[in-house]
Amino acid sequence: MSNEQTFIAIKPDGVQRGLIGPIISRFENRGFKLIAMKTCSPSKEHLEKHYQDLAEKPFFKGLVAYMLSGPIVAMVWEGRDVVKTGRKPETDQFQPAILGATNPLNSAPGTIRGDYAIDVGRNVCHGSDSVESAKKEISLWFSPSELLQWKHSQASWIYENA
Ligand code: IDP
Ligand code: MG
Repeated sequence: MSNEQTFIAIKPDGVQRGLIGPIISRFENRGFKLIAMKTCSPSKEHLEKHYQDLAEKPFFKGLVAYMLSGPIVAMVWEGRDVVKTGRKPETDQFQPAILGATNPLNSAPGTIRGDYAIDVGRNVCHGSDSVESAKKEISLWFSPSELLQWKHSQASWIYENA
C-alpha cells in the first residue's frame, strides 16, 4: 500500500457527452484527492508522445485523431494505491477497478467504461497503467507547479491512520 498519484483524462467523447461530473465523482466519492485539473486541447505531437508505446498499432492514427477531436479534461488524483484502484493493471485481467477494461464490452457494470461506453475507440477516459507510467504522464501533462499539495479535511474519515 502506498500513497500514489495517477493521471486520469476525460477523453473528447466523455467531455462532449457530459460525463465530466460523473467521472470525477467516481474518484471523489471513493475518497481520492484531486491535486490538478485542466481543460485542454493538446497538440498532435503531445498526444503522439502520450501514446508513443502504441505507435506501431494499426489503430494509432485513429486514436490520435480521436484524442484531437475536442477538449480533454486532464487530472491528477492522489491516494492510497490510486493507480491500480483507478484502472486494471495489464497483469491482472480480473480486477475491475474504477475505469474498467480497455474494451468497454469487457468492462463490468459499475466501472466507468462498463457504464458509459461501448466501442474501444470511444472509451471515454484514460488512466495510467502503472506507477511508472503515471509519473511519465503527469510530467508530460502538468508542470510541477500545477500539482497542488493540500490537506484533505476528510482524510481521517477515509484512512484509519491518516
Ligand atoms: P487503455 O486506455 O485501457 O490503457 P491501451 O491499450 O493503452 O488501453 O490503448 C490506449 C487507447 O487506444 C484505448 O483506451 C483506446 O481508446 C484505444 N484503443 C486500444 N485498442 C484499440 C483498438 O483495438 N481499436 C481502436 N482503438 C483502440
Ligand atoms: Mg494504456
